[in-house]
Amino acid sequence: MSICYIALGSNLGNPLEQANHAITALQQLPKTKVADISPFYRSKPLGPQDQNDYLNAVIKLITGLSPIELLDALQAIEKSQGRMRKDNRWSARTLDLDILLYDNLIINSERLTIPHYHMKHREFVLYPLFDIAPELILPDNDNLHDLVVKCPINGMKQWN
Ligand code: ROI
Repeated sequence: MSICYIALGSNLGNPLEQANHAITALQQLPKTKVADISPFYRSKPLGPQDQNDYLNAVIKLITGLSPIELLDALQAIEKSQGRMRKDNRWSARTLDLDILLYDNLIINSERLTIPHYHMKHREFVLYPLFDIAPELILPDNDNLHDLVVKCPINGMKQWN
């Protein structure tokens, strides 16, 4: 079994409903247990500002799925919750589920980059990850606590 951390983001429809629905779907994945869920945060959009604030959270999974099986499963959940393929990198989205970390693996393939790009500089990833994994060391030996200390919180608040 492997330990992975998944970033959840949503800023369309009802983000709280999207998040809860996604967590239910994660709990139903084969060979997988939801081991922890961070608090839900309200963050300012990174990218174009003419979109809603995001709900962001991080979820810890214990899984027997391989990285690609997990990616396929996450993309199926995104799709079932209305994510459109036309969503481009910077646009609003109903649901984003990204693999941040998978054990201590480093993967750079066409479909997967683990650790997730930019995770070291995004408050809406680092803070919720720190809430549930305060002792975490990244595969390149960076210490999560040090990254959090260096990352401005940028007005992020608890969702409610
Ligand atoms: N901005 C925030 N605050 N949270 C996200 O999850 C998020 N996801 C994205 C972009 C559009 C880059 N901006 C975001 O994909």
